[in-house]
Amino acid sequence: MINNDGFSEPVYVTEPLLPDLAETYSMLEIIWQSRQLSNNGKMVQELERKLAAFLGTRYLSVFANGTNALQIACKTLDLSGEVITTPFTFAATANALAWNHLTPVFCDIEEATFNIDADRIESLITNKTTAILPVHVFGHPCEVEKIDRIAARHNLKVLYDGAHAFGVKIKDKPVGSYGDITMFSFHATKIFHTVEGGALIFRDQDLQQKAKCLRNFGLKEDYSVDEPGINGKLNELQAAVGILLLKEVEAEIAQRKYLTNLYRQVLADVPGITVSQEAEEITANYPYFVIRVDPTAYGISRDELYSRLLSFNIFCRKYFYPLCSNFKCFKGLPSSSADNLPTANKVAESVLALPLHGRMSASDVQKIGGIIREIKIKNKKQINEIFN
Ligand code: T4K
Repeated sequence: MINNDGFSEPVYVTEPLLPDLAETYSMLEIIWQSRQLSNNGKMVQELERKLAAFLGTRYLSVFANGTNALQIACKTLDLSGEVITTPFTFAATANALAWNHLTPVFCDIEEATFNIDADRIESLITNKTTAILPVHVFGHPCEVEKIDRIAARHNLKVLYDGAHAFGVKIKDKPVGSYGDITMFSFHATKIFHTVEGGALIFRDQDLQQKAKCLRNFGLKEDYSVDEPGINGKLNELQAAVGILLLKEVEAEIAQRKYLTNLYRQVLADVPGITVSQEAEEITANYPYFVIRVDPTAYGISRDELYSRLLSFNIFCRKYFYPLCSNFKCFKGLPSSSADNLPTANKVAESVLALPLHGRMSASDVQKIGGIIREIKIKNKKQINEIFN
């Protein structure tokens, strides 16, 4: 019997980490006194310094948001023609290409990690391909060494969408050390954020200088413009939030790790529910807890489970459904055909991101896990009654 009444208040897939209000007020006082609100002020510069140290890189710049950072990265790398990417991502990845008049070429994904299948990339390269845009989906790193080798062999640029991968390391090496540029999103729903915001990590200083110019309308020191830029600047108030939250992010990740392991235990033996496992040699950051639902073994579909959880006040998200390749604007592309993307289509039908954030308690996770288990048992009993 489902004897669990659910939650009295909604539990969302995520909830933002917030800075201490008194500390925020002190930061605002400094900004008020300086009257510098935007345009590469002291807070932005301090945030960039602190982030570069935290993420183990020399070349980092912040932007108005992750999408805008991706768009600027495409221009910085002079991309044209076709870019090979994944359909299993947030709309922003493929949209950033389209806004640069680039054609996304969708590559199928690996079932185990949900990341682009590096072994399929080479078969999609044409004489129009200029880059690969892989996504470290849910913070799990792609096969970076393989991808970088493919790029080197075919003289392609690599732009990683690391929106979810803040602080992730591969064998102790920061995830942003691979490819030409890596983007991180600092949206309010991310483990580290600046309300809205994003960052790029660059392979070298030349790329960084170009991107910094493009984020400020393309203005050079003499106020002339060679290449049209855009307004991609982060403001001082948001940078101040970032400076404060950087002190909290390790505790946030630790709490998420604890809750993730608890979810894994609670859901371990529920037939039809697959949970992710800890990856070897990866320093993970636990941005999402995503399960897969096998309707035959579990008894109900992912969509039904999603709706039933709503009745318990649990608001999950179907990240990433629908696939970008199934959006109206991309559906007509040859690479969007379901034949080209069998694994991505299968995965998108079965994934469900459960609530996970540092404000949740162990009992919240136990309760959500318990409800998912009970829904399954109840359904099995009902099925037995029908057939016996
Ligand atoms: N690449 C990838 C792979 C990405 O996942 C993203 C963004 C990007 C690129 C682009 O980066 P940005 O340009 O956004 O920096 C959210 C986020 O808006 C988006 O940043 C994120 N990925 C995506 C995966 O998730 P929604 O439409 O799911 O957000 P929303 O408003 O439904 O929020 C989810 C839940 O979070 C809500 O149910 C309640 C809670 N919430 C949300 C906000 C905004 C709060 O409690 N407070 C809040 O302020 O897109």
